[in-house]
Amino acid sequence: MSRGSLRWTGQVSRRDLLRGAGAVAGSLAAAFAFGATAETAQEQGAATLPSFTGPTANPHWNSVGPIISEPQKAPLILLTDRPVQLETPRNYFTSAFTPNEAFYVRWHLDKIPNTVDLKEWRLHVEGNVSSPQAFSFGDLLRKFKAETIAAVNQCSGNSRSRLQPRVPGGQWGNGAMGNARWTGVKLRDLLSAAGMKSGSLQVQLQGLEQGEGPEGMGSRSFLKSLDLDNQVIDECLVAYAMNGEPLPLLNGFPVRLVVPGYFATYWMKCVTWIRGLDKADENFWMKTGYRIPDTPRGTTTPETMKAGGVKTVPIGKMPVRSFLVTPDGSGKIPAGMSVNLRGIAFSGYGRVTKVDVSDDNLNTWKSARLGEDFGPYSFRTWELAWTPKTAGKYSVAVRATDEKGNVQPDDPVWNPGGYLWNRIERQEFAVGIAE
Ligand SMILES: Nc1nc2c(c(=O)[nH]1)N[C@H]1C(S)=C(S)[C@@H](COP(=O)(O)O)O[C@H]1N2
Ligand SMILES: [Mo]
Repeated sequence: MSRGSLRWTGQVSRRDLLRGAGAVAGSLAAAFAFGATAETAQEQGAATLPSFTGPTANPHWNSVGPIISEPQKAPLILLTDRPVQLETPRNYFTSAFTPNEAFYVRWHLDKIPNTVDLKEWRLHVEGNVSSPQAFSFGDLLRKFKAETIAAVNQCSGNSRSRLQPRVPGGQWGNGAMGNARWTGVKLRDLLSAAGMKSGSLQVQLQGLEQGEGPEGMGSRSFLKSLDLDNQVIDECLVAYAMNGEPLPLLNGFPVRLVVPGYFATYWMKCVTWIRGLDKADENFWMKTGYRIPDTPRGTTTPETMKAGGVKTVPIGKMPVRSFLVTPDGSGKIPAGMSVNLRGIAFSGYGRVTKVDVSDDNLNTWKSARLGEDFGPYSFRTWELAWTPKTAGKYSVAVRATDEKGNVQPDDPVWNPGGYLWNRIERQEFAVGIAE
């Protein structure tokens, strides 16, 4: 499973990076100039995987799998190993930002990079442009203004294991998501430097990995494209720092695309080719993969699929979601005492404005107190003091609303890709007499 230790030039110290966004660029540039080397695997003690031990009707919050440590990563839940897919355990979601070493990992192809030499590496802006560019890492740091945005990266198939009937694909629990402060260069600035020619329709992204995917689609590259007239292009960053540090290689070192509000399939890791296209991208990952029914909420039924299917469109923004993170139901809660319920919420459509909690099967709701606002695309933490009056079994539901008025529904979605799950989450609790 191990792909050897990671090495690259351009390593910087945590202390340098903690000085802030501007300093990130400066110190990365300085380290790059010195050609400092070496990063080693960060092996940590075994984490305890929080698992739900209450009524079996309640699905596990996380997927169930062995806990493994990859280079630069904390112990995470192994979903598949070729390609590597790692899920973030529940306990990491108590804060608004997900630590880099705990951030989930998803790749499609088998030959992923395990070293990037920044002396050689260039970011190419090519295709339907008037002056093709090849930027060094140092160019990105020095020639362009640095921007920072907090944004949630969530896999389209997060929570896929919830769908009924089950669909093929990685059976993620809720941990194929994370939130980080991303620092980098505006995609627009790179496109302007290369001069998009008229007639350009899309911008295509390609990373460093190669090889066959497991799905037998015969494609040797993972390619994704965004329409140039999509407003999100103006918000995209080519990020070289994640929470003020270089990206872990498994999360896209040296740079990755950040597409605020959009599912992670567009967030190309190790992005190395940015290509202007004068016609729509018809590669497998656009034409066949990552498409959703063109219906409200992207939902359909197995019967409709059997009868010939539905019109599909490429997946886009993330629907509103919220999660109760702690307590996790593994221990008994004493009756008549206040417990602090805590969790997170987000929406790809804009700020979360309300999180409500119900302990009576969605009949009555109490509004939680929202944590600090880190911008429209970030996780927002919430908390609520809750006092179960009597002993017994409780089911606590949590529901978020965003600034566009989208409210989390209680109807499940179903589509053959297993995408867009955002049903109201419930947590079962056993409440006992205080001892
Ligand atoms: N180069 C590259 N970028 C990629 C992918 C990939 O397979 N290769 N997968 C995408 C998908 S589908 C997801 S869910 C995210 C996962 O990002 P992470 O591994 O940093 O969590 O990366 C996206 N970017
Ligand atoms: Mo994904």
